[in-house]
Amino acid sequence: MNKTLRQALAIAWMIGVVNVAQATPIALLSDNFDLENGGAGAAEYSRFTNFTAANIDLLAPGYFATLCQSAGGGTPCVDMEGSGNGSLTTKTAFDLAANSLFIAQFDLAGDQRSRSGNQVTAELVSITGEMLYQEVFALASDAGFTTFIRSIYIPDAGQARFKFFSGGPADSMGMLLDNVVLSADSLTAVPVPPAALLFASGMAVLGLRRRAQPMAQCV
Ligand SMILES: [Ca+2]
Ligand SMILES: [Ca+2]
Repeated sequence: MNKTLRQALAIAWMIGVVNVAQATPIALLSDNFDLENGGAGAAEYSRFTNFTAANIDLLAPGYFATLCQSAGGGTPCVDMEGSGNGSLTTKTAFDLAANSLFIAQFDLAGDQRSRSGNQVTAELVSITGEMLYQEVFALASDAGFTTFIRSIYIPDAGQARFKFFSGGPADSMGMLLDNVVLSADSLTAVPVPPAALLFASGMAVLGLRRRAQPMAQCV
């Protein structure tokens, strides 16, 4: 952006021609799985507070909690494969605004049991079936928890659920998941009406010309 345009935008902002939106993320879901089942581990756990689950193991004291710890997590976590590949889907279909961002943050780790080929797919799907985001994660077996953050552009208003599901060898051992945080955010860029920009540019040029006047003329 050149200097004149920067000055024009600054003047436009000062005189209120340009609306500057303040982005304020809206929390949609935050889940560390620590309070599930009273803090006790369980195979094929299906009573998650925030998720509809199938073939998911809750790893916590009493059921393979040491796997979470070997992946660098000190708290309960989730094994994405129970007796077979499993899935976790948010119970809530989140309201999404047009021209907004859906931000997904989550921790994934390898299976910690020397397996190979395990995967976890994360996706955001509208209630009408439109795929808004999908990504496959494949981590080495001994990989510790890594935090992933994805900002997904939402062009149109609607409702959608976030989902994780596992893939790879069906051997009752899957990648680990923890600390899922979902939020929504408006975009900071606000379209500037062309007429307003022209007006602002004119103001800037006028200001520059005035500053260019010889001081002698003011005496
Ligand atoms: Ca946890
Ligand atoms: Ca597996």
